[in-house]
Amino acid sequence: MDANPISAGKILPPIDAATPEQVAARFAELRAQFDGEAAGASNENGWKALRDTWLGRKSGLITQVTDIWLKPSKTELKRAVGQALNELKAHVEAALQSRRVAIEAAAESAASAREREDLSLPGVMRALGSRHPLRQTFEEIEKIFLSLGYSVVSGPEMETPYYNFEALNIPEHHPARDNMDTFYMAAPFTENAQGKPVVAPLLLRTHTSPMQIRTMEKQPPPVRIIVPGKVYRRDNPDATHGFMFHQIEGLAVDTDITFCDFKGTVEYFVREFLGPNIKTRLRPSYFPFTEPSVEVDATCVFCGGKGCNVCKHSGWIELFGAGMVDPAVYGFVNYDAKKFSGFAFGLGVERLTQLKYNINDLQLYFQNDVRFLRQFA
Ligand code: FA5
Repeated sequence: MDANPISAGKILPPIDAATPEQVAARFAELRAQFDGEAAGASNENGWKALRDTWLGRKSGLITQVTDIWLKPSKTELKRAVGQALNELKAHVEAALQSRRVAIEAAAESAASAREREDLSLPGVMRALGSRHPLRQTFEEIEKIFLSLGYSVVSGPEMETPYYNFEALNIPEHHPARDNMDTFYMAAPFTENAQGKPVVAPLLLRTHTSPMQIRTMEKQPPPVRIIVPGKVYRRDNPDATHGFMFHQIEGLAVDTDITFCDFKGTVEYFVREFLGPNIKTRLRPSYFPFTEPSVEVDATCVFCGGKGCNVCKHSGWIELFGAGMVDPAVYGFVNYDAKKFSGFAFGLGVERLTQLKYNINDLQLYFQNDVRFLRQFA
């Protein structure tokens, strides 16, 4: 019973009793009525209503028993009524008290049941990210060259014209600079090869090749490094170009490195990266810092060399530029060109990833569309 007990608002009729036994019977009825109502008081509101109905000071039933049954009762019944009233009152008070304790305990255990952790509920599922496809290509290529004894080095993205061009045998006004038009910085102060401060413009490097020079300046041969990193060119973004993209430079210099070592390394890398059935070919090309220079082509990964739209029906796809280090470059780093030889290559990471996964638009890498990125999870 939530609110009102049945006898709420009840006006007690005069006691209908002429003997102590009848008095006892009337009180027994009243007590039974209380017990019934008490059993239905199952929460705090119900308990309060029960208390007010029976113990309310002005019109509670116990007060009414005093006023309507006890006070006007005949002298010979007064004792019996008084005694029964005391017993009823004591019973009502005790029952109300124990009911209250029971209701509070039940409310408390209901609250703690509500607050208890439900270990059977499913946990919070956090969406797992994945490595970006370019990062995966970096790691894959690094792993291949680490297994060949190369180490991974990195260098500044802001370069001097000396490292980006001159020391790579690309003097000012050389036409090779046109292909690599880039972003120049306002900050004019930098260091020359001897570490002396000079005034020169800085530029965002156009390739990772400056690290060939910086590495050879610092250490004598043997050198076996790869240089992953960002490079910048003033190219308009399209399906195969970005104004920022990634390269991995490779450089190996030692006393006895031949064109055969170069060819073997390149073939091994291409097979490891694109698959064991891929064939390579070297096509004559030109870079001011390698001689001879080549473009490395691979049999088309899409048609297996038969000829398709992607390879323009030639069966071959251009992979990257490379060559034997031009002896003129050794002059800039004080290596003895008669004693040492080596090779270098420059991989375009976006293009290699496009080839490997048949991605038709280079811009997809940078648009952060999870539908694209999820495919590489
Ligand atoms: C170079 O940058 C030379 N430094 C590579 C090299 C290193 C040759 C060592 C010899 C020895 P190239 O300009 O071709 O070469 O660029 C190399 C690769 O970068 C290209 O094959 C291509 O995959 C990628 N690339 C060039 N321009 C862009 C561009 N705008 N967006 C995305 N990738 C590009």
